[in-house]
Amino acid sequence: MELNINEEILLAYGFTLKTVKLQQIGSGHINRTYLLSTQHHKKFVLQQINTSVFKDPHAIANNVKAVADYLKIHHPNYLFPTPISTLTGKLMFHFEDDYWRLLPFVDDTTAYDTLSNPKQAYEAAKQFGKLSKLLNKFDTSLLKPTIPGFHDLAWRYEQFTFALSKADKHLKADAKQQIETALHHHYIVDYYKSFEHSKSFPNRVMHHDTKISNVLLNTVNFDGVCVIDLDTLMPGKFISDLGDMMRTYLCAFSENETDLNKINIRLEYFEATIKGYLSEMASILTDTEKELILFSGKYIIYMQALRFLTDYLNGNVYYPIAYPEQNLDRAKNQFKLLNELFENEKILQDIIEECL
Ligand code: GN1
Ligand code: MG
Repeated sequence: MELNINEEILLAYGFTLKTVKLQQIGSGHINRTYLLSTQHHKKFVLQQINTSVFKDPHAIANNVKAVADYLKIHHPNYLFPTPISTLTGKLMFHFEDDYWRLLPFVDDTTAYDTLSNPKQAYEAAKQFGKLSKLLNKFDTSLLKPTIPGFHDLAWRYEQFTFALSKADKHLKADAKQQIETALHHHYIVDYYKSFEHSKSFPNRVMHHDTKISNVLLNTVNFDGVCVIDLDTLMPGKFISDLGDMMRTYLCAFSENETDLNKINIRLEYFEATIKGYLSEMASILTDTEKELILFSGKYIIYMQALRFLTDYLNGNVYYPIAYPEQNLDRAKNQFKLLNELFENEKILQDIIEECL
């Protein structure tokens, strides 16, 4: 496949098209990621930042640097892979309209796209919990939101109703049932607003994209090694990270699965996720936060369903699609997953109580 990477980008880091091999990797919706291998078998990750999503790439670079500097002083043994500087000492390379960065490749690790073993859930959740825990005393006001309002549920709901007011009537007709479901669950937004600003629901440094492919696990024994993809490392609430783990670890099939019969939750993965997260975070979560553990899943899954539905109504301007109704199908998938949480509420809450 023709990768079409301009040599200037490689030259910025001291490579040439002749001296490296490039291969596209990763499954994210947003950035483009390449594995770069040198003649001497050294590996790096080269990434193009999507600037229509991340309008201020410097905010990402500055956040990551501020956190890296703090960790270097307070937790020097913690592995936190950060961008490698260009030959002129920059954290990103600005080329034409794009920003690029080069990251170290961590040997003997794999970023998985799906979970096949509850240990992976435990280890991943532990890694994300550990990051927030090590940064518990870090001043979150030093970090800039890289996407303003990213996980603000009330704002996401407003975006949904705005899209609804503007949407083409055929799209609205096709999405009728999902629109009704979205409106029906509005109480999740009201509930979120009721404690959003409470003192016992503090801002913390959150990753905000805790799917399994954003954590490196040891290839042989699945031990957690470190988290990656730090674009949305910014102040937030713990429900963002734990909720996105529930959204992406509990079901054996992804948001792209269209057979809704397959959208079920795996209780052993739920338990492993909660245990892994609490193995780090139990000592710092407030009582209010502990009461919101199950809510975190509802909050994120509902928000993701709204985001897919909004994008469908907007004519698919944000998430790449493989066919026209894909965002609507993704919304259906996420509403089914949300329903699974409600149906299993009692047993899930019991598992949480046992883990606390
Ligand atoms: C996007 O493509 P990826 O995995 O980095 C999105 C997340 C969504 C996810 C859904 C910046 O993440 O918030 O949860 O898609 N990231 C951004 O698959 O919008
Ligand atoms: Mg991402």
